[in-house]
Amino acid sequence: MAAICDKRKFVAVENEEILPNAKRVKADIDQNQETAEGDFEPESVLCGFQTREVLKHSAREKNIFIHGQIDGQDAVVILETNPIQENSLGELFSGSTLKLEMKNDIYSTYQLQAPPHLNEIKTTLVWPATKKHVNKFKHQESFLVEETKEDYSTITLPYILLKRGLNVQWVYNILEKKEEVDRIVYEDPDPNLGFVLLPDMKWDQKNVDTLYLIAIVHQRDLKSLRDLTSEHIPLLLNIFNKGQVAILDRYKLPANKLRVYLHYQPSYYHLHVHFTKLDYDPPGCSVERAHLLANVIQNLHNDPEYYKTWTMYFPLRESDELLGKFKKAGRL
Ligand code: M7G
Repeated sequence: MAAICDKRKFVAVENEEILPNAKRVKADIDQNQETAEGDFEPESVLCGFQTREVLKHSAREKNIFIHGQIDGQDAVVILETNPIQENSLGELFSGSTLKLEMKNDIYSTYQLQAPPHLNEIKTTLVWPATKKHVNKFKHQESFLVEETKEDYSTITLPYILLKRGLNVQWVYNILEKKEEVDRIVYEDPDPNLGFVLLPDMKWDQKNVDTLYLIAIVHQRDLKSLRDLTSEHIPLLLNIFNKGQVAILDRYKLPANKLRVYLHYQPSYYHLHVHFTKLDYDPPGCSVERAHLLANVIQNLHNDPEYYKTWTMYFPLRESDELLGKFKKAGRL
């Protein structure tokens, strides 16, 4: 471990000098600029991680969300045990050792010590993390919010325009081919109808049973469902049809095995569509947050202003700033 940690290197940003403890990452939390401008060895970035608090821990889902610090900057780390792959069973049985725990008649339990490459832990790092990231991953009570069209224009829209949501720089990096280029599954480059389809950060891409992709639109002025009118039906149909074909080509999953939906409220206010495997229930696919794309298209056909005028319902968590705004306005 120490040898790996020694490989760690720090590069200063712009005009700053190279100082190990210098603030080499600019995170202007007020302006919601959480972009990392430093450079580091990805293999060793967690060596100096100092745990502050376990945000969430699920024995059932076999994951843990931890808030800590790396080099004086807040960070969130998510560790998740990978599902066992069917195609690794042969190697798992032949290449592992067994530690007997108990034996009774025909029953016995063991701890199987697998070869390291079959024992990996999916790890997600957000660094530098803002307070909003820490809150996003913390276990919290939720409240169902009713948002009329007036609430949207007086409470939610000002909140979005003041950039109080999470920064969408990662989205622009994808659209501008600065990051995740080799992960792109399909792109339609048309500026009005086009989108980029790629694996969601949550998916390890190893197991099609947990398939999770996102389609990010090229248009930059569409924040969420609330901005959609019948004018956008061609865009939505394009994503729906071409996204399904691309997934069939690449992953051999037909359209009737997919759940294709948008979140309201999303965490990131740049329009995107979620594609997940129907038999898999990822976080955020329940009725209070997920809107099936097929229904969205139909609603817009029936009423071009549906999402601009209808009252929307969605859950917000205790520490969400938007929830505070609804409370302050006496709407909760
Ligand atoms: P959302 O509905 O805005 O928020 O969806 P949610 O996170 O509350 O669901 C945004 C989706 O983008 C989520 O499914 C994230 O896992 C995914 N996502 C977030 N980031 C920061 C990235 C990223 O950097 N790359 C990729 N590929 N996916 C991301």
